[in-house]
Amino acid sequence: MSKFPENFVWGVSTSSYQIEGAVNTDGRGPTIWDTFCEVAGNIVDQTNGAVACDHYHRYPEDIRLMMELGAKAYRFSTAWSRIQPEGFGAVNQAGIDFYKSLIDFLLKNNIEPWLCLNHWDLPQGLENLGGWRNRETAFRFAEYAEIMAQFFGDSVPNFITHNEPNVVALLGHGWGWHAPGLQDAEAVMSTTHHLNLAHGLAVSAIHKTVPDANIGTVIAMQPVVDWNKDSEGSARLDALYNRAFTDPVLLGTYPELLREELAPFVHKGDLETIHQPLDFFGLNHYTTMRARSAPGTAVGVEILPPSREIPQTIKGWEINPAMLHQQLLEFKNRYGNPPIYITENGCASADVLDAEGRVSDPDRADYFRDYLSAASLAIEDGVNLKGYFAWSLLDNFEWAEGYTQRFGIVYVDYPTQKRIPKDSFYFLKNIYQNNEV
Ligand code: IFM
Repeated sequence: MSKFPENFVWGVSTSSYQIEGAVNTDGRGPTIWDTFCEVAGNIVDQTNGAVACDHYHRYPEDIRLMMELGAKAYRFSTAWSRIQPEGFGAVNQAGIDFYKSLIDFLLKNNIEPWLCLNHWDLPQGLENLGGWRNRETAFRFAEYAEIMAQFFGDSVPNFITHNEPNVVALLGHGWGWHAPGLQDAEAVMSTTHHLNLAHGLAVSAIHKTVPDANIGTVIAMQPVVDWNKDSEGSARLDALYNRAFTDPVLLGTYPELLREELAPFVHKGDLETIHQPLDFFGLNHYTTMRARSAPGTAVGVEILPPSREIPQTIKGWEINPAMLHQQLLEFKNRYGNPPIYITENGCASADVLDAEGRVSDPDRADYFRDYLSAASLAIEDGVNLKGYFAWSLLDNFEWAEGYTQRFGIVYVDYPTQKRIPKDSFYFLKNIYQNNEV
């Protein structure tokens, strides 16, 4: 058994489009994900987030589940288009009211809110003006951040600018699997830089309103392995995925390999805006990646299928907890050991509700045990790891995979919206409540 440090933050993560539903309620404007889901072939089961887990109406029940779990923190995202339906202009009070009720209920129950401003659901109104390819979107994002700081700065201690902007740039604008579904080399670079710029501008905007807010950002980091098979492809994937956001935010530079391609979008002073002191860094980690060069494509590199020698989840993601340990150590060495939170980690399975009304998911419990053991080892090795947020509280809309992959520790029976804690929920509850794995 390994003990975690006292005050280690145990939490769960979700995101607006994946759980809220209520897409046409109380003045919410359409987002790029509403639009993307309408196109046949984009989502494997032809579904969308229109209802999802109906969290918009059921959040008290979901917060009670967090309480039962023993979670001290909840990382959720706010849907920009509930606050400003088009992504700019007047504030929609009903959207503010919804998040206020949610936040008040969390605080009343001693769960600390961690508010993320962007978990991919860009308002369609901004996409119509060029989305993240348009530099102006970064300034609209800062305005939205300021609005959120004004309304919630006194009740929310932790603000997160983006969730996984690297996935937005690559999967949304390069490989085309996510909204807005582009395969465009120039868009990969422009969105990369504009998302970074938006982060920096938002940090300033929040601090202007709430000088003592804790502010961080969340980036997905999955180590690239087997470099010897294609060192050029591996270096490119590593730069685009693992460094193009982390380096400018934490070091104030872009990786050498990408500088020329990014240069047309980088204005004087931008890197200083992006590189501002942060209170924490959120790292989302699930797996490892293997790369193959793909010259002539928008990204120039593709991700290879997992190795058959390594166990994998139903998502085809390799289960390799030792690489989390290694990555945390590399992170410490490269970035000077800032406070880190693992803001997502979890396992997709094809869970089933059995006749007794139970969901047995030993694969997920094993996954949590092994990744948390790796995290604990990293703490022993001096990594400044302060907390862990499981992905995810609920089964939910898994983007292009629709509802075919379940990531929750709580099973959602979508036709009835009944929540059924899985065996892994109780496994994690034991860890969270005893502070040891
Ligand atoms: O569901 C996603 C989440 O929205 C972002 N990080 C990875 C998760 C699993 O794919």
